[in-house]
Amino acid sequence: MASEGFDRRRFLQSTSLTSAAALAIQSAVQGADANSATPSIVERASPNAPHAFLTKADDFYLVARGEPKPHTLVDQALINARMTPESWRLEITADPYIEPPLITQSATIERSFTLSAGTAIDLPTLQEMGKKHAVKFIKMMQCLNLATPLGQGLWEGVPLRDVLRLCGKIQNVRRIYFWGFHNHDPKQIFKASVTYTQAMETAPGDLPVILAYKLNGEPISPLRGGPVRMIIPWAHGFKNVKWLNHLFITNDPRIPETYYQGNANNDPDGELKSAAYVDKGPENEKHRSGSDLTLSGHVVAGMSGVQRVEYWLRSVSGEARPLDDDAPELLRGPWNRCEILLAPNWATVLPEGTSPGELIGFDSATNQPKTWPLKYGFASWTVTLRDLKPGVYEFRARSVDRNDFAQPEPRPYRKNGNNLIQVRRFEVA
Ligand SMILES: Nc1nc2c(c(=O)[nH]1)N[C@H]1C(S)=C(S)[C@@H](COP(=O)(O)O)O[C@H]1N2
Ligand SMILES: [Mo]
Repeated sequence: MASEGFDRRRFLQSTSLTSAAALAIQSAVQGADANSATPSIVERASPNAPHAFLTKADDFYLVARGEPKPHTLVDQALINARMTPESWRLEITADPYIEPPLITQSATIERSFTLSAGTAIDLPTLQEMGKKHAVKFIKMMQCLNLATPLGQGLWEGVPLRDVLRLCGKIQNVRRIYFWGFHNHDPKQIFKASVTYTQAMETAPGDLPVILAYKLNGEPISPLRGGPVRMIIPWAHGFKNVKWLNHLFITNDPRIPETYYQGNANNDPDGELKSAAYVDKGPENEKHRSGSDLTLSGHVVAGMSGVQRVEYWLRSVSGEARPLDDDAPELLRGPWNRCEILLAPNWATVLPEGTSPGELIGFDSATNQPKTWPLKYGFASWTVTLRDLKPGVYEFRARSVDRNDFAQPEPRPYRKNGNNLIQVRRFEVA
């Protein structure tokens, strides 16, 4: 892929406005900058976005369980794990379990696909289905238990609903469980699920669940969960099961997914949250008084979208003490506007031969994204602070969603979706 050129226009700015005019409009809309004691927002001077829009497949931050990690297997062991394009197989089976009065009828499918019967689905079959059904979209990956995004990719694959249709008539089904390879120790199998509705139906314009076999236009490597990885657009990393090899159709909604287990208190039904994250600075960060300081970070659009990103700068003295996300001084701010960098130049970001209009979430007539940041995607934000007086400062950023909720609202419970407010401390001397 070519290196990225980011469009320097602001999101809110119509193309004919100068950035000074856009800034004036933004300030007027927000009404806070003028009477705030903190430095005002200025256009970023740096020509480069702080974060690559698409993360290279090898550069995602890795989260994988089990020993040995499946992606470290080589040669015959990789073949035995069915993790090469030739050896990959997908089984689809139905759960015969009943437990009256909770489950009076077990799930049934007309056709199952198994290794033992020699009917498991191979990669050429999935790719052939892709000629008719494949979709492409951009989605960021974020671990429920880590704040900052792991990476963002262009994922391509066949919707789960089209794969399930291979089973013919499906009856008495509440959930679709799925898991991936994890050596041969059943305790290490990484399992997640979606409801039958989530598998089969998608609101118009929304992103469907897919069995992905391409990332950024290339086959998915073992490191990133290939040959086939489940992609659940709205979900944190743990539903995006790597090394996928089994779909399990059940009428029992109580089978625990991996993220229910242990004492981490995770909520597997939480969805990605809108949030701004702050890039870390150097340790013992010090700056010269009078110089400009540019800060940046990621902004993630969860299901409620993003309206704007704001920062709060305060001078502090003494020990660094954590501040609750609902502390009165934090809520008071003042919070001022940051700049969300506009969509990149797609021609330099997308794999060769991919037109933006092909991606779900884009307008096929204009080749432009329908929302920005893209739903379940990230973009970069920046702000340049000027004329800082000597002192110690704390900088925080937050997103405000399209329903006017400021991060971490409306549900500040982290195990339902991590969107804590991050802080960066620095000294101006
Ligand atoms: N098979 C399998 N899939 C998995 C995991 C795993 O351990 N095994 N970890 C999950 C978790 S918790 C996260 S956050 C993401 C991380 O994806 P990445 O390593 O591609 O960044 O993968 C998910 N899929
Ligand atoms: Mo995770």
